[in-house]
Amino acid sequence: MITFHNPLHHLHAPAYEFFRGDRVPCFEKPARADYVETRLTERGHALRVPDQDSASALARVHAPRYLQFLTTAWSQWLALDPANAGVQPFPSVWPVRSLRSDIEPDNFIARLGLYSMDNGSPLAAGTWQAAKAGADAAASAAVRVAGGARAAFCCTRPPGHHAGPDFMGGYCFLNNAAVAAQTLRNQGAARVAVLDVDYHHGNGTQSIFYDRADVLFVSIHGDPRTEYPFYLGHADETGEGVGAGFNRNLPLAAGSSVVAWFDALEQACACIAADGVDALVVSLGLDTYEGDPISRFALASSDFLRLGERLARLGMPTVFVLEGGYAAAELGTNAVNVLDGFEQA
Ligand code: Q9C
Ligand code: ZN
Repeated sequence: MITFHNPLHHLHAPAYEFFRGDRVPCFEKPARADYVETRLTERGHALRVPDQDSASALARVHAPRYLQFLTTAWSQWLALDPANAGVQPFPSVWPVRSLRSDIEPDNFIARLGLYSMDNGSPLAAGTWQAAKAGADAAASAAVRVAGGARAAFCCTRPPGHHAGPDFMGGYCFLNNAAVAAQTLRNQGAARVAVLDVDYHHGNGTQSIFYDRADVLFVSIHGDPRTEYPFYLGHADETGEGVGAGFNRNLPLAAGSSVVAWFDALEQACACIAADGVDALVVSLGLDTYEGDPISRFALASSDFLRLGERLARLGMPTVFVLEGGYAAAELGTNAVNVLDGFEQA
């Protein structure tokens, strides 16, 4: 499969995140992409470097002031104190209901809170460079598919689907799947579907396209009543304005069986097939794997072959974008199984 990787992903390497009150090593770590690259190469998929600039798609899916903040966030942090080079900034206050988000505070940590949905998305020195190169890889994969390729894979980290129009969250900074969908649109596809199979609801992607009829968003995920991101992903969210009817959530209880998951996949595929879209973007999270350390579905490695086969039967030009998956050593096998299942179908 045509595969674009992110040659700069190592530049995003925060040391720790918060977990149940403690600092723990980041689950979203460079080794994840390294394992996927190793397995891709072993199984005969060449790695290409990005050949597109995602700037125009980024400007359509993210707010200007958010992009401006992210581009310069690390230098703003260093400007406060050179010793900050060895310190990770975390937000500690957020503009929730009744607080104002229209005025950018002068205080850096307050700005970081304005542009964050959680304290779980640590910034590092090279976060912008890594995230931008990943968005470029997503745009590159989309351009290939728009140009007639059957499918392409964007192998990148940090992931993207929790990043909304003007906020980071859930280890995500730039929404790579939204960039891929927007790039397909810019290249002439009249309508595009995004199918999100990550364990966590793709709140960022949903929000970006919620009021648009040209991008259908369909997601299978852990029920937000108990699972991150908690505040979005319910079945009654169906789109608004001209986007009404073009958002479909299929939440499943944490601990749901593999049979239940593939039943939901059938519903998702039926929804996409009935909609008459021209192209498909798959937000490919592999944290549905039975061995994932922070998620509670039960797919085995062989089930990812079945997932790829089923997606191939949709018969649509398809862009795969890597999202979550934290059983790092198995991530390569699980990701490449989806791609090989797709190609063998
Ligand atoms: N600190 C993606 O899969 N909460 N993001 C984790 C451990 C956030 C997952 C709890 C999970 C975000 C792209
Ligand atoms: Zn996830």
